[in-house]
Amino acid sequence: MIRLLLTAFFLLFFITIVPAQQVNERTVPPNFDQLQNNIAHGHIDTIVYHSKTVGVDRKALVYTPPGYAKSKQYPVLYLLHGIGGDELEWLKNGQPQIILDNLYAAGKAEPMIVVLPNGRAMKEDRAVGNIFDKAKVEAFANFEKDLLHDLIPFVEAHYPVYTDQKHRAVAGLSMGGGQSLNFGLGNLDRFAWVGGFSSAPNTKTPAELLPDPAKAKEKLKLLWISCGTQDNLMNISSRTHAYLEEHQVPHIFYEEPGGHDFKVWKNDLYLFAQLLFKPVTTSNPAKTLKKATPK
Ligand code: FER
Repeated sequence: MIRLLLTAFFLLFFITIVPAQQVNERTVPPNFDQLQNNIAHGHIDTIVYHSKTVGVDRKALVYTPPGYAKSKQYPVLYLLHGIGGDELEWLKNGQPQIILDNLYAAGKAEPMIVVLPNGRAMKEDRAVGNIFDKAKVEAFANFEKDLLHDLIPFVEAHYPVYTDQKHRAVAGLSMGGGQSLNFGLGNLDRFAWVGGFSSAPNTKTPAELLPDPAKAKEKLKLLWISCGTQDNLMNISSRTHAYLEEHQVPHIFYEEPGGHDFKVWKNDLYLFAQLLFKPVTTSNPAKTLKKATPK
């Protein structure tokens, strides 16, 4: 009888404390990014929206999930590219639509709309010439205004999406990771789910990013920081993680094998997308996942 009670107690204990957001080791199956023809596929649109910020019409891609219907309502992930890319970079190199289609076929992700913007908010927004040019780098910061005041309103006017903070996510790779942390944490009333993949030196310093850790704790549903262990930019992610840990802001810090490339970012998308828009327990401890070995 005592043994039964103890077993019941332990079961209950684990069921209640195991956080909803978990990334276990080796959770990325080898075929996660392989096209499957026998499953339902989402759809990719190209949209053109007017940017008051830049003063021109700008392009973005929009992925709608399998079973998409105007009669439904969806949360939105804004997924941002790096310094050498534009709105097509994820599509060309990461094929997020395949990763997402596979997640849906496996019942592993919440239906969501994924917007792939051009994060270089300037008239010439292609990755041409010196991509590290000051004006081009500044255009990545300028995208905050374009995103908040031009692109998000356009998406919300043309797609059946929720418009509240808890149904909006922003994540990105490298420059886009820095943007996601800067914009997401700088606008906690707009974004509840924030992810920086291999974030670049455009990432604000931790104290600038999170001057009010208590507010971040209250508002965020997920804060994801990841980086390849061979990436020269690891210091950006590790300094952010150290600050978050010091201030006890729950987050996932995911160090993975690899460098500054799409193998890492595809793994990140696969893992991050599964966490989005799902219930989160309030007592999640900060989660440090070292030596995880996806794919
Ligand atoms: C830098 C190194 C890398 C930098 C940006 C990057 C603005 C961005 C890399 C990428 O987006 O892949 O010093 O400064």
